[in-house]
Amino acid sequence: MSIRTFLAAALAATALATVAAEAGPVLDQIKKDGKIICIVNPKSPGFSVPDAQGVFQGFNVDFCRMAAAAIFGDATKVDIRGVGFSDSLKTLVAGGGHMASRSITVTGTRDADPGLAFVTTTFFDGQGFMVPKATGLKSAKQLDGATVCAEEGSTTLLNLADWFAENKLKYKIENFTDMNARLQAFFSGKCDVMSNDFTALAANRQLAEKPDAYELLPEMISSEPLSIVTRPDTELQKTIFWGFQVMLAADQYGVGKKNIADVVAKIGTQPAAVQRIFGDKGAATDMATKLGIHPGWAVEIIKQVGSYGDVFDRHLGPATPFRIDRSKSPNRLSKDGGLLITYPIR
Ligand SMILES: N[C@@H](CCC(=O)N[C@@H](CS)C(=O)NCC(=O)O)C(=O)O
Repeated sequence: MSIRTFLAAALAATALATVAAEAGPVLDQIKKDGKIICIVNPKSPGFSVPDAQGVFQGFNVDFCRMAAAAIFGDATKVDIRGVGFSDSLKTLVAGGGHMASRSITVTGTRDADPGLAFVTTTFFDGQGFMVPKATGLKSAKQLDGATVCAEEGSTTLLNLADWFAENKLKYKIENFTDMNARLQAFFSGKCDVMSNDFTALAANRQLAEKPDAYELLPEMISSEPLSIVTRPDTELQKTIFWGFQVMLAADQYGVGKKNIADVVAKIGTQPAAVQRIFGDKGAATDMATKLGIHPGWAVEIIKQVGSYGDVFDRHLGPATPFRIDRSKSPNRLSKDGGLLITYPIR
């Protein structure tokens, strides 16, 4: 075979594989296996961290459970795997997982990869800086000549290059593929500053011996739409996209984990939009038939996982170490001035 024929054959095979991969076989395989494999950060308090029983808990983990509740009507049918950041997209492309929910920024070049499908943004974040309080630094503009700890393969490194150049400041990078090594380097003073998404910095701070000894500088230097990514598969992507929408719609109509049982018991008295989502003869039931997922998916997502607001407050809200007031965050509904848009379920 000439090199040209070989390349043509290889290209044709790739094209076929891509077309086939979009027809729903990933969702079929998940259903056959009885569980969805979801990749998360192995240790990120508030986002994904094993509890005393070794079960992963956190904001990002709950979207893995949402996918299982939608597909199977059972949020426990999920195999949650902690994978290091720079390996997680590779693992997904290689078929080592079905979805990742781990604060990955959707970027143009990542999304253009034929092995990946970004589905929906679950958290609008931006990049910032964390310093030891003892430095007395109050602004990132004071970081001229600083050594910055950052994560290999992240958008963080790219934004740092842009921002320091724009501000005509010098900096040095300490680049890590292992998160623990990066934290160790920062906490031991090997770097002057650590840069990452604001939420990641807040999570990292919880892993310090004395979290109060560190603070986040005010500058937000980038936009980081943190998103769920799956293997390309139309039905799987749609299931997760609309599962997330059910969580937002629940918020919009005042439905949550606490009152879903009552809402369902008195479905006939609910507003039409609520009946369409949580009634058994509405749009959500039609969608389940078309997608081949659990008929009571919408109700099960809210019963077993909760609305977006439930999940946000449980892991990041005022009663947690993050103390994020969602009503002032971009992660409130668009009707309240935020960035989370509800799409019609009808
Ligand atoms: N959102 C950025 C930054 C992601 C990032 O740096 N994540 C780190 C910081 S939380 C991470 O997940 N590390 C944990 C790990 O390696 O498992 C991106 O998508 O590039």
